[in-house]
Amino acid sequence: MQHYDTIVIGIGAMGSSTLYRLARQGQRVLGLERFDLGHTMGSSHGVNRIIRLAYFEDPRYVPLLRRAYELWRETEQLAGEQLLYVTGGLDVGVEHGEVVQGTLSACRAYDLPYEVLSAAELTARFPAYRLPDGYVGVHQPDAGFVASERAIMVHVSLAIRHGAQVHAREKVSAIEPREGRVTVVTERGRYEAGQVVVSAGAWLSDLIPDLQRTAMPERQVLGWFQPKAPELFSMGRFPVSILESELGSFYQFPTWGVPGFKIGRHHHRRECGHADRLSREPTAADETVLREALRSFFPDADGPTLRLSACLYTNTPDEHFIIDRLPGHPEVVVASPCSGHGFKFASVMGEILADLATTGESALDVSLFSLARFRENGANQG
Ligand code: PYC
Repeated sequence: MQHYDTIVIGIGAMGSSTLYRLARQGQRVLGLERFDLGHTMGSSHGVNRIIRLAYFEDPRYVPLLRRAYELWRETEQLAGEQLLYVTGGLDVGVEHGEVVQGTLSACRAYDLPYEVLSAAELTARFPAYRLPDGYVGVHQPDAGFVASERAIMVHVSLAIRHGAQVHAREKVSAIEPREGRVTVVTERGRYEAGQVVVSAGAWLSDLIPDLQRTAMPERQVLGWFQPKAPELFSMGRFPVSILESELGSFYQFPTWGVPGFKIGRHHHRRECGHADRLSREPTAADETVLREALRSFFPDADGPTLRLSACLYTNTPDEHFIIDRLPGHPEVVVASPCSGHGFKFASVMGEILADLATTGESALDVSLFSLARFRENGANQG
């Protein structure tokens, strides 16, 4: 049996970053991935992911985001490759809606720069939008996107440079914690480590069945459409944006990577279930959901379809993450269900998880992500 300090299970957003940070700290680490590196079965493909400081979900994310920005920049320097693109960002909706009010709370709590634009002001500055009267937008200059697929490859490359071993196409069948050590059983062998970080995303509850009802996979579909007026959606003209509307919450990107306008609906059609049974094949019904938003809010992007892609969210009941040690098994660190908004944090989560694994604590406050909250709230953990 081979021995490691730490084994990381699941080499996606969080796992790749954690593997790199642990290897950089001099740990003997193994990363196990059940599919190929950079696969399209999970939560990290689709070219890019939004990053934003003004976090409407909860202002307590802001200190983590500040550190995430720093670490993305540090990683870019080390890799010699740009990963973070600042485009500015808009959070749009009715004035008293959750997105606009939450964004303003985060800006005020952390003194972030922002500007509130009426619907008319917003469309004058960003003419791709058509907004109903009464909508407003909060513009935040620091928002942008992270090149998600490249970021994983960069983290794995840096991890390997620091001595990490990575085994792709090796599925874990069991995690066996015993007497302060952990044995990880795969279809190819058995490995022992002082601890294991489980960042298996939508497959988390296959490995930790107690989390079955706390980490629920959900199907999500993204689309890229050929704009009729491409210049309105180009980098420099169009920001990243989140739009809370009567049709649902949609998120948008300027054209980058794929030559079209990218749009998704948060909690697309609310199709939940086991990760292996959720279809990764987009359908006409999926496209209809996205086209409705194009026609209503971005009519100049309502051109031919260029790409549709299905990925997965893994949701917790309150849609905050889980970053914690497993009760009764402190050698098992859970790092995964990010409820569709985790990728931007991958850089800082790698640092946090490596610190938790090596020193037992993090300098950043991660109490928002504890497993205990589900017991306290009466929501079950299993
Ligand atoms: O966190 O910005 C975000 C996001 C967009 C869509 C899903 N999550």
